[in-house]
Amino acid sequence: MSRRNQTLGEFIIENQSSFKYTSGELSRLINSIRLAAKVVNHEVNKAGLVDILGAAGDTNVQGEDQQKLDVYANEKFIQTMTNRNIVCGIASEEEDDFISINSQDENHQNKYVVLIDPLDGSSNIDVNVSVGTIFSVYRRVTPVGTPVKIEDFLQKGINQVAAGYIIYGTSTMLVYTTGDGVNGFTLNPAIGSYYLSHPNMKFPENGQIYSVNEGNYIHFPKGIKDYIKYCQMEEGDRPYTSRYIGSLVSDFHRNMIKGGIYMYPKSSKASNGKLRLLYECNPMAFLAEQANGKASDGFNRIMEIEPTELHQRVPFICGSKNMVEKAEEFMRNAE
Ligand code: AHM
Ligand code: MG
Repeated sequence: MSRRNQTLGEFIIENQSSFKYTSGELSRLINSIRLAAKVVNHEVNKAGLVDILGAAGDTNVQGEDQQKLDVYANEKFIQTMTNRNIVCGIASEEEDDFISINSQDENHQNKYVVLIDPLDGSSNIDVNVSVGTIFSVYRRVTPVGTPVKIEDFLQKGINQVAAGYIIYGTSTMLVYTTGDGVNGFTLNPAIGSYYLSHPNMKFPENGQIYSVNEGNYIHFPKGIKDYIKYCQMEEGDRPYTSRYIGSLVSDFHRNMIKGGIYMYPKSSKASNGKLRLLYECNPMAFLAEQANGKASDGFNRIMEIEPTELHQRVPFICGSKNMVEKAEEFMRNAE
């Protein structure tokens, strides 16, 4: 039973028995993410005060400039989960390859792997716009006590046992699911505890907000162009409002509360769009579905896509169910 004013720690303990697997390992894992998120939050909040902004000089595996806070967040999440000996493997958007954690040790019984985008929307950091952390948890498919393998990470989204995000916004929130609905916790910075502020979050079935980088309009497929025109048409509850932060976690979070659709379609410049299936789309799709929403690549359910590589990209349409279905209809009709 969830209740307001409950701390995240209390909520985890109380709900542990409703997890599909009840070893307590998953609870410890969510706990370690909560801890790392507090540390990252502290650093993100003082970003404007200290000379921590700017590119770190490295380029990540997708060829994008890495900013110092990305590096910091990446290290913190990996460190926390490694030190606490909680998972057997981690894959991060900021790392070329997956990391194996003591998994070759036969005494090492940890069953979970984590995939993480440590600081999503990082181009927004230096302009004081909300950023987020996205995580996704799977049970390994290879035997415990043996080194983790790529197949432990290349699993379909439907196999996720937990997923969530932390939004570093006007307040900091941790929103997650273990397959039994979505709950949101707000950090009280004075005390350092997260409190259940948004129990059982749900996307409204219909919404009136569409979020897409319209600067790319000319490069979008016809179905998406037609759907955007539909959003702008004066008819019924339309035209819809356009809101695009350029920070997936923030756009998703707003749309889940108010009702809306987020789109990062493929384009003539990027045949699979920009977002990564494993670090961004699957966890957001799991959250969306758990909150009565929907996530699609335009034709297929995101969580049923078979991953072939760690940093795979995929077109992404996600949000209020009826809106996503409408966009899919336009995609089909434009075929
Ligand atoms: P990132 O992982 O490099 O930060 O990129 C992901 C972000 C999303 O948060 C956001 O929705 C999108 O990229 C914005 O991209 P664009 O500037 O092309 O619209
Ligand atoms: Mg990202």
